[in-house]
Amino acid sequence: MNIGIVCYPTFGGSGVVATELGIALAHKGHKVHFITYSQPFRLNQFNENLFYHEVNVNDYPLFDYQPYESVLASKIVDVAIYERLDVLHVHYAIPHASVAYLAQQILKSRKINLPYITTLHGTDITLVGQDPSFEPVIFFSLNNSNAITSVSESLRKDTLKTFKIANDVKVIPNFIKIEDYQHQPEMQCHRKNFAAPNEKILIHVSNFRKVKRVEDVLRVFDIVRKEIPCKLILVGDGPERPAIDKLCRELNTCSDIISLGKIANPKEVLSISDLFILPSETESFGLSALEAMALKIPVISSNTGGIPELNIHGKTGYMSNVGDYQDMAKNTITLLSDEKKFQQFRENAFEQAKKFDIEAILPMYEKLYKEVIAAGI
Ligand code: GMT
Repeated sequence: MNIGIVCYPTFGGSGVVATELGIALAHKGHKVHFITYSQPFRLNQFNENLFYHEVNVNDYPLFDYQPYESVLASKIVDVAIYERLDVLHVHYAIPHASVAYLAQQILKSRKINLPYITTLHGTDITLVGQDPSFEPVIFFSLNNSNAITSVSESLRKDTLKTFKIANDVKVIPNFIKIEDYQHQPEMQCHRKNFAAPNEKILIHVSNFRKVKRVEDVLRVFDIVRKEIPCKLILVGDGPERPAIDKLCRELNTCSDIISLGKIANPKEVLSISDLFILPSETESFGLSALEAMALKIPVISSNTGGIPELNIHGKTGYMSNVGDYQDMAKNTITLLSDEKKFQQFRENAFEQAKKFDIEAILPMYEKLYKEVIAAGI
């Protein structure tokens, strides 16, 4: 198949999922065309089936806001015609679903059929999508998608509750390529640069937005370190970073916190860590937690959104109510104080991660592509 993929190319789970999906499809022989405003950060390999089409918005003095959507739609039309796309797959509804609809209609006027699939990732429904200023456009473009997928059952329910769309939403969970995690180079030698031999390493990876509740990570750490020698590694950056820096000064914990900033592929730093902390306010799936679990790292998380579909309470980690950092700290101490239990949780986390291997998920997307192509628009 000739498949077009539109996504956010910058740091973020939806871009990672879209890129890894495209790479896997290319390895299976499909021709995959990424249409994005910059090179997706994990699209860093040569493959004869992978193509990248950059969307360039020219500056013009009249534009206070760049007309990105128009340029993206034109680019999709161009790629669809000249690369003979069979299907377009857009990740994150805003603004990609409505742009896909526009491109589809332009192509239709030229007697070309291009079905589009919208994959919902989370805040496009649970946060941004609920803003009334987006609602009519999202509602319309979802209803006109030739198929909609969501990355968890929880997000499917949220979508159907928020938007009374006629379309069904098919759950296709996020995935990892488990093989990439098994052949991870031994990084334990780097561990000594971060922690003493008797210290545990807690880690949090996110884009530091409010929804991630990074302040709870610091509060958990503040309680745990009074009982168990440990360090905290923070990976990522975003609007909450100044507040986090301030809080660690107030709690007087900065000397034990290592803030690494953005890392394109955090596998290496994850591999030297002991426990992953994910206290999000809402989380449709929690791809970063899955990446940690693939490296046998148990997860201490909130019990919101799609997280319970991934993290099994009392088996692969523990879950607490959103904001209950004291319970999260208690669970962390319980796990880190019992080596036998900790080792068992590590194995359980890995077993659970294997269920989300790309080998199991890719055929679901391929089947859906075939179905929408066969159905036409
Ligand atoms: O909504 C966001 O935070 C952005 C989005 C992204 O592009 O990173 O994250 C969402 O999609 C990820 C990939 O499907 C999921 O793993 C995240 O759970 C989800 N984030 C939220 O729901 C907050």
